[in-house]
Amino acid sequence: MHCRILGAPVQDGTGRKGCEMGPSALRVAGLVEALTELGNTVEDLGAVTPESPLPVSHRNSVLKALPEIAAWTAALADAAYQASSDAMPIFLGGDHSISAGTVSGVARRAAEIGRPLFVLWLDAHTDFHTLDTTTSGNLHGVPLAYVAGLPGFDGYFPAVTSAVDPKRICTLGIRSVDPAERIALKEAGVLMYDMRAIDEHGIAPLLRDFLARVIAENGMLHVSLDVDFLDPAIAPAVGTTVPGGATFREAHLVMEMLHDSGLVTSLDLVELNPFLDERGRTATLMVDLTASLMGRRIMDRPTRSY
Ligand code: NNH
Ligand code: MN
Ligand code: MN
Ligand code: MN
Repeated sequence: MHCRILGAPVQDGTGRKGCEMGPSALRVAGLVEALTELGNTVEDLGAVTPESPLPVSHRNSVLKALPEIAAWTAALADAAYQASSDAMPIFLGGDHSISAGTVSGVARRAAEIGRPLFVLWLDAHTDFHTLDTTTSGNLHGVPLAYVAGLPGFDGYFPAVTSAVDPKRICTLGIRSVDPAERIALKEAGVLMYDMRAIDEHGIAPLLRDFLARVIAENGMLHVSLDVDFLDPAIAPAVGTTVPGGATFREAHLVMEMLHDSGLVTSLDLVELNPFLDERGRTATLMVDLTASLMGRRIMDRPTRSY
């Protein structure tokens, strides 16, 4: 596989600073080396740069950094479209607002190729607010609604050329959904597997069902991995922890099954806040999960002896 790495040092989409350092921490944790070791070729394109933000005002007065995130969305959509021409792009966040751009860019590519794009959203949250419904004003809470073509973004964010069909979106690991999101998700028909579903059924059959649908439609698959999908006990470096997240093995199993499926065409690694990490353990875990997605097997782990 040929991988293209794109940095998106965005932190204005969260209430807390630090995600700007995410791309650096993922590189320091050995992302390029891990991909190369697995036999991939890697091209690190450095950081995407946005145009200067244009001032805008919106009736929802709680919105934070709307011009800045709109500018990033435009730049990332272009970069994602270009980078997905003949390679697998891996986007290093940055907070989850980057996915407004990354997913819309790869959706445009999929539309051009003539294959449907599916999205697997691994997160504690559904990020399905519109600019009108968010009550926190943090724009990392809106990207999935934007790429699904929900109304209310026009005139503020770039126009969505190829919306992702909400019925081709699967959210997994969910445990914190705001009331307005709940209504919008149901109305749009987004598939939601919350932590309760994972506890009851196990994560494998849930993912297998979704992957079967991707295969049935010969789809492309974008994976968006938010650090807070993981349980805070194993992944402390995120500003929005929610207890009861995916375990080490649940998360790796998802990645291993994704590798075996051969379906993944693009990836986001988002919300890593290195300022909150403990000696790089969350950054290292995110790199290890990426390695599993790219073919590292559980039985190939070294044993540490003391
Ligand atoms: N739904 C909340 C909001 O919109 C939380 C979103 N926070 C996230 N999303 N970290 O992944 O503010
Ligand atoms: Mn998120
Ligand atoms: Mn989240
Ligand atoms: Mn492989």
